[in-house]
Amino acid sequence: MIPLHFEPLVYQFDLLGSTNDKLKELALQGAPEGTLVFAKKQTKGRGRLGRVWHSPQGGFYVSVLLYPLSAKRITDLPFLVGVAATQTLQQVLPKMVEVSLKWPNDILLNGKKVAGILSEAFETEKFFGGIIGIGINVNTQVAELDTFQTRPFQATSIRAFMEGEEVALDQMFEIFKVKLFNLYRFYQEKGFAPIQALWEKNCKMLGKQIEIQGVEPKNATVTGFFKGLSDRGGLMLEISGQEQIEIISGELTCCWY
Ligand code: BT5
Repeated sequence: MIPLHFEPLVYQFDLLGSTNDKLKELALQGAPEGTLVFAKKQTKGRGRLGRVWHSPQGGFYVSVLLYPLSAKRITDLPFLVGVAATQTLQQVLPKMVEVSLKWPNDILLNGKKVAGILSEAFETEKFFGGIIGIGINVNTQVAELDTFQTRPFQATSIRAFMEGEEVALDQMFEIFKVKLFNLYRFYQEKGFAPIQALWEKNCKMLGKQIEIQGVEPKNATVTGFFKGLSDRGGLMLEISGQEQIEIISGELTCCWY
């Protein structure tokens, strides 16, 4: 277990292709558990499924190397990082801004996407871990995000809520680091259940009617009431009466608040 007040190894860069790629390179060279890569700008920022993560100056781009409790618990890690980032945003933003997690791996401010998480497994002969990357629009001009204003989850940045005041990225990184490793220690001690409970507590869509697209096996669009996370990070959806189904992958495209 990591010690209390753990001090991870941190690599900082003004410019990188992708923090996930850099961390993978470092992990292959033997970087220890908890190593962080922090960049101020990325030229090849990646989202899930080969999508692009637009990463201009002013944003927060961080990846961390974490070990799940067992190989099959790798799905715990992005939820853990999502909770740490949510707690960080709650500390940095004015109290009236609603910070909400969105399944599986986004964070919304007043219903608009401010952050996304990309989780990748990393395996060698000796090691099985996760490289979890998070991108947050911090001092990013909203005009920079014009291309992502698709409904219903448009893009936003912290800046849009700060009345012109900039957030110090280094300070935000320090806050995130403390929250992240407090939660990671907690996870190593108690497992996924308390992380799941924190995630659900910070998800404003819980209990609401939602729509999920791209649900396998038939690439279907499904609507129902969001009942919570399953133990492996799936989405529990009540589709009719008492019947619940578990959705493992898909895109949450709409929420009726
Ligand atoms: C994500 O993917 O939201 C995960 C993003 C993870 C980025 C971090 S940055 C640090 C680390 N290093 C990396 O290379 N990646 C990670 P996804 O759910 O697939 O969402 C991607 C979609 O969000 C794109 O197709 C766009 O529609 C939209 N998008 C792209 N850039 C955005 C931005 N800066 N803000 C809001 N939306 C954006």
